[in-house]
Formats: sequence, C-alpha cells, structure tokens
Amino acid sequence: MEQTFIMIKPDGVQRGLVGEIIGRFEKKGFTLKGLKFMTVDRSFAEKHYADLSEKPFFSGLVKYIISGPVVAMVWEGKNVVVTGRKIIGATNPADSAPGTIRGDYAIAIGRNVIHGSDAVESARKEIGLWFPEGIAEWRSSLHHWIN
Ligand code: 3AN
Repeated sequence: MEQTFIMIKPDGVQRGLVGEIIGRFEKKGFTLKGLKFMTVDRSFAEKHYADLSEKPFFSGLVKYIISGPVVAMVWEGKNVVVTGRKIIGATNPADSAPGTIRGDYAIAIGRNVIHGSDAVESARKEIGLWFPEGIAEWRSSLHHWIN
C-alpha cells in the first residue's frame, strides 16, 4: 500500500494546528503508520531539503525547519502521495485553494505549515531518512473496512 511522508513544520506546531492537520488526514480515510515529535539539526534538515540546496531560499528554509519541534508522520492509503498533496494545497499559500491546509491556514510561502512528499520515490527516501528505525505494524484485522 502506498505511503507518504508528512511533516508539520515549526509554525504549524506553534500555532496549534497539529490536531486539525492530523484530523484531516484521518477523516479522509488514510491510516497513520508513524508519528514523531522532534527537533532536527542543521545537517539533517539539509539532507531532507538536499534537492533545494541551490535555491536562494535554501538557508532560510533550513533555519525555519530547525527553529522548533516538528511532527513527522507516515500516512498510508490508496494514492496517498497525490491526494495528500491535494489536502495540503499549492506550495505558495497565495495559490492554495480554500479548503486545503495551506489555503486555510497560511499566507506566506516561507511559513507554509506543512510538508508532503511530492512523489512515491521521494516518499520512500524521506520515510527512510525520518524513520530509520522503521514504523509500527498494525496487527489487527479490525481496521480493514477503512480501505
Ligand atoms: P512543496 O513543499 O510544496 O513540495 P517545494 O518542494 O518546492 O514545495 O519547496 C519546499 C519548501 O521550500 C516549501 N514548502 C517552502 O517552505 C519552501 N519554499 C519553496 N519556494 C520558496 C520560495 N520561493 N521562498 C521561500 N521558501 C520557499
């Protein structure tokens, strides 16, 4: 089953949006497979954003991500990468539709509350980086009706 990596950024944590964001993914029908509350250091943040290292906003982005605790999550379900990006909304909150997380809760591209993997392959890499210990197994068959 497809998985994606979702991170609530420091502004999302500080503004008290953790419950709201988790609720949106839960109510959509996705399954929570991993969850950690953590602060990352500079070299870890640079690894996570390695693809953006040439961008002019890279150092500001790294500073923002390491500025406070984040919520790192793995969510699972059919088409969760693409659908998760729809729930999150466009990168620039000025373009994200009302009803999306960024559309409802953000106004600035540099403080856009949440990260979501942009492809199945980047999800795999990001889950490996953020959850090197692996993620919990659901043992019960009771949740089968969800999917
Ligand atoms: P997304 O997070 O929607 O996948 P990316 O991967 O293009 O978007 O950018 C990663 C992060 O870099 C964004 N979430 C945002 O915080 C930051 N970012 C992207 N573009 C800019 C920009 N022009 N100025 C400042 N920060 C930016």
